Amino acid sequence: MTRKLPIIALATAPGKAGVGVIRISGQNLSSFANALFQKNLAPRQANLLTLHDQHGQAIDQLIAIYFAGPASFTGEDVLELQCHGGPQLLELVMKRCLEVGKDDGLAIAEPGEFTLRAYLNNKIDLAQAEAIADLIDAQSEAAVLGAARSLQGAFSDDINSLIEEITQLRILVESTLDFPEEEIEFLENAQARQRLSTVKEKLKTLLEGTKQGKILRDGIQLVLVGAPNVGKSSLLNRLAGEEVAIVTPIAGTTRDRVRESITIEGVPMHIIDTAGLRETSDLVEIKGIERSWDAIRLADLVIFLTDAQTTYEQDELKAQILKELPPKCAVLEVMNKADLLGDSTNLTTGEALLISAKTGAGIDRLKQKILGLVGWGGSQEGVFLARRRHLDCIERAKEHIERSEQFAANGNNSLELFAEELSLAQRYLGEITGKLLPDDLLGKIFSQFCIGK
Ligand SMILES: Nc1nc2c(ncn2[C@@H]2O[C@H](COP(=O)(O)OP(=O)(O)OP(=O)(O)O)[C@@H](O)[C@H]2O)c(=O)[nH]1
Ligand SMILES: [Mg+2]
Repeated sequence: MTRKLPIIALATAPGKAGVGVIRISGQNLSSFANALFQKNLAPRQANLLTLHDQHGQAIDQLIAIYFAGPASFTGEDVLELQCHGGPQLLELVMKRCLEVGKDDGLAIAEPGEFTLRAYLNNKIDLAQAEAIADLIDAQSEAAVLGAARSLQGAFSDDINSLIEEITQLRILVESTLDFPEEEIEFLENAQARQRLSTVKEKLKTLLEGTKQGKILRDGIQLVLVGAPNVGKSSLLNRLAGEEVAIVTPIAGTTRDRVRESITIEGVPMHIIDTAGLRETSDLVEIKGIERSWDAIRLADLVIFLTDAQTTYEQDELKAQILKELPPKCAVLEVMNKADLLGDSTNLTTGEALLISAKTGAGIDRLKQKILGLVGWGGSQEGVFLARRRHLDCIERAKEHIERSEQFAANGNNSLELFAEELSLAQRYLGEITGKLLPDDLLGKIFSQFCIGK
């Protein structure tokens, strides 16, 4: 992952376009650029040039910009070629560059390799590098803004200030460990407990923000389940605002999972409509029902839909669903077909929510309930995009801070353990920005980038 050779890639999307950008990054590209254009390129200037092939035939008239390292995206020398955007033409430009750069070892870049170099050369930290990938992948306006905030360093700043506070505490503790006679008064003098509880509060706020950020990035897997004919597909269609799933009065209409992604107040929801759960001998339906259970096992939120007119108990089915739920997945009981109940002014009955997929009654309330259950705080302001990895690290750091708090409460006998917990908390936070990283993590993160970034 950390080769030093110069790399090249098409930075714009493949296919026809007005302009196509090819980027080259390497430790010293001046002689390469000179060989390509027979001219020394002044850094950071747009140069209108003609690129020729080995026989002197013009390939393209293009704009070349030379960024001398370290003042470049990757921190190395970068040459950016803004060509006309034809796939064949770009292919020829690439070929010519590879020919000219052959002796320097110029190679096609791996996915994310430009950003990896930017990270390794300290141009950005790891959370910012991830934010670049998230910015490119962002599916909604809110996700774009959230990723941009992370890229600007809002998330990293929060992490770094926490690391700094923990570092200060550690310096105090460790210096006390060197002078045992002073240990006794350490906790009081250094106001360790107060400082620790401030760190804990900040971690809690950060954890909340990160949870929101993860919801915004990944969305919510929302699975609609229930007996056949209760109106699951009708509810999907109602939420999606179009006829995505087939609806008929025949029980067992939906055989396979139907997926649709929507947003509720800017939050991405990946809704899965499933085959109605029942005993059946129909082979196709049995397969479909197996898939319903598979979907439940991966859900963030399950809506257990019933028909409001049904008089029989569904406790057994509900118990079965509860058993299959993944950890932290909530179940929302919703009763459908409220319109058939006659006068339904009151749309909540006990724990269950009453709706009508047919008329739309109760749907707004259902949406609010969904957002509440998945932990959406209601505002996108200030939210930065975050990943599962970040959430895990912050949760772990919080656990270690809580443990160190217990050792602090025990008095000075546990000062060493106190220090150890602080250092573990610091390590997990450092993992987020890449200050301290397990070996295999870099490869995993950057392999998910697109080529040319
Ligand atoms: N009156 C009324 N009928 C509804 C409502 N929702 C669904 N239906 C009707 O109930 C029948 C079954 O609806 P579906 O949406 O196909 O039910 P389902 O749960 O997806 O059924 P399966 O796919 O067989 O599991 C259809 O005839 C719908 O028109 C509602 O809110 N009110
Ligand atoms: Mg259906």
